[in-house]
Amino acid sequence: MAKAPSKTTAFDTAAGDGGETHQQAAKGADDTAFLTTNQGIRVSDNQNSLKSGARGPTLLEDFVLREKIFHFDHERIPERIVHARGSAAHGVFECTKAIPELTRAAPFQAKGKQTEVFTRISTVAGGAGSVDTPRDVRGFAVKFYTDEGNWDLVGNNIPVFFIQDAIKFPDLIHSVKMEADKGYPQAASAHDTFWDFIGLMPESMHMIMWAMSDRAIPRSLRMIEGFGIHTFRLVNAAGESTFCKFHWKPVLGLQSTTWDEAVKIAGADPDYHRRDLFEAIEAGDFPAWDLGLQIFDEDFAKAQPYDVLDSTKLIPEEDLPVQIVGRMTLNRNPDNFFAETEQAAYCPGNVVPGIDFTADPLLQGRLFSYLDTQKSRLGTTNFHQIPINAPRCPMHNFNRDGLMQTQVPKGRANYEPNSLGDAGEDGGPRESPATGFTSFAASDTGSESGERLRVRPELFADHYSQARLFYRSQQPIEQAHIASAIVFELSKCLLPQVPQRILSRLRNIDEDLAKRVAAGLAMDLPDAAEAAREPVDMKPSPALSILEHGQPPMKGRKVAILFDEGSSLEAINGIKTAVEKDGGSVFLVAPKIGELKVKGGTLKADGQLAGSPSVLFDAVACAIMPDNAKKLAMDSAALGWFMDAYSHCKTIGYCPATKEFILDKLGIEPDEGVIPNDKFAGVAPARHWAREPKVRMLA
Ligand code: HDE
Repeated sequence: MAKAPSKTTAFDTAAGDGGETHQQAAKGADDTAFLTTNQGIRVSDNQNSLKSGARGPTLLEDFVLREKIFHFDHERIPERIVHARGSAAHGVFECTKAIPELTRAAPFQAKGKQTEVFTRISTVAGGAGSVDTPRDVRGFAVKFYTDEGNWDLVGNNIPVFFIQDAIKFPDLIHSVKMEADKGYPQAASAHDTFWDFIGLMPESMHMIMWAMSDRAIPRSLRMIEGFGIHTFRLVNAAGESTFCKFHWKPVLGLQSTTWDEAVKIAGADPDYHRRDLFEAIEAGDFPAWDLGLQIFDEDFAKAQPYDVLDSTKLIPEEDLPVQIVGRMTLNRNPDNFFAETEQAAYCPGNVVPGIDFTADPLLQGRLFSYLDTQKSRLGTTNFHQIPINAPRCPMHNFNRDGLMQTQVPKGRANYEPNSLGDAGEDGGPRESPATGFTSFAASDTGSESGERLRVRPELFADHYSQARLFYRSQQPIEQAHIASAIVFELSKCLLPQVPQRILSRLRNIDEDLAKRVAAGLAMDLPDAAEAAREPVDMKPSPALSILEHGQPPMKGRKVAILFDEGSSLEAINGIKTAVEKDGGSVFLVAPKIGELKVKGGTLKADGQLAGSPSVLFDAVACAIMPDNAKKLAMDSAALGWFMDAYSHCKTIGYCPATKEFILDKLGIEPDEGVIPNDKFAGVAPARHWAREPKVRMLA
């Protein structure tokens, strides 16, 4: 006779906590402890599907299995066509300077006024699963849940854009994404189609200078600027308008990595930026940005050698200072990545009374695109009802029905005008002529009406002046990074016409830059491209250089200390205390992860040496005994740890044994950043750029 099949239960298969949870549910401790189907039916067995006999086929009747698999099959939604990879956090915007004379927008009416925000920072080109540190622009999207509705300031970490007119956006994105036939490269602009397009679009030259600069390889999402890019309008209660450019300035300062570092981080920790943001917020080290405005009028706009409606141009801060009006602090991680970060739907068209658009042809195209894309990504016109997108102020209108409608409007009033009852009661909501959103009547600018033409304004034809401005505003080491980045990218282009065309354009930006890139590629310099409009020399703007802002502070930076058995606890704690005093954090690295005996006690590492390369830290120190130093000198992970820190121009703190057995072997000589441990904390966050020419051939 066949033996009765044995029943495997959760008690048998779920070890430890799992079994206890199940027992708790069985006792009926708490409603949330019961696993149910989507229909609320309690599930008795979440380990085995329903079969006809122990070795028999699974039954179609198993609605628990079918529902679970059905739901799983549809877990993915279309990823964003651009900015697919992003990280986000909740926070608050606090007004530090009321500006009712400029705008009636609710967040700016009183000093101290707080507005809830949700901010998502992203890369542009890669897919949702791509790495965090490619050379790329970073999206910087802030949703303000204001008292008068949602305002989305959907910007980037670079104040200009590749193209001037929305009609070129699909071409730009097609060119930068994986090549159509090959399906690679992922999250990389270093390939033929991108540079082919760029070379044929001279308006992109300014943005290319930024994209090839260190701005495109940030150290942390907490250390980037944000820009609204377009010229917007502010409108006050009297209906008067000024132009406005929005700036976000990171409180932790601007900081970037080197290209070699970014490449290595991609392997060591593909989630480097996401982890950094999450962990900082989790630790209560809340990232913050000041919101600044550049305010100007029509006369200022007309006096500039560029068009303020052209998104490939910026207004130098030296010409028009940025006034700080508030601070955004990100203080809470999402509870659920999908529900919040993934389903967040930003739309530049979401503005509130007091904020308005201009005729920037790039902005105008965006006003269509985002709403449209949300329908395809989130599948319904009702995406505004998803909690992360829902306004925090009252929302009433006569929009009805649609896929996934979750509201249950009462009564008959689903049209207006109606005589079904009073406004706000049976008659439903009514328009508010006095307090509702009104568009600024912009005809006085003289620029927003005219014949229907497919043309661009005259000054849009200046493609090089601001590219030159940016390049010439950089410090020499930053210029070398730009030249080297272009060499690297073009070295990956196989079509012969592609580098030639770029070189011919670079000659219009800066002759020295063009020569350096040509030399880096071992190519002859072609004739300069014909410029649609002769570039003008603008006064250099130091604000455009990262390094002009000075050395980074310790606050928000991460220092690694390498130790091993026998290391001195006192020495390690000395470094730790000094780093933490200035707001930095310490990560302990050892060849083995378990508890190690050290002089003065025991110590457990936060990370194992091979899994914690120095590229993940802002500075490194090492306190080890001679015998261990001799062993580490035979280990490539240890040697790479020091060599990378050195070649990435970081501070290295050493003890005598590290110096004698490791640094000397590597040929690392003391300099202002290779210093004994007792001097380490005072210097640690700085990068020692003077070292770079010794360790890297730059273009
Ligand atoms: Fe976007 N952009 N974009 N963009 N963009 C999208 O909207 C688009 C542009 C930016 O974290 C998409 O929800 C067009 C400039 C950010 O969810 C899409 C044009 C700037 C994000 C779209 C531009 C941006 C997006 C894709 C040219 C800086 C991510 C998914 C006219 C000012 C928001 C989505 C988030 C996302 C269209 C140009 C910033 C397809 C047509 C310029 C930060 O709608």
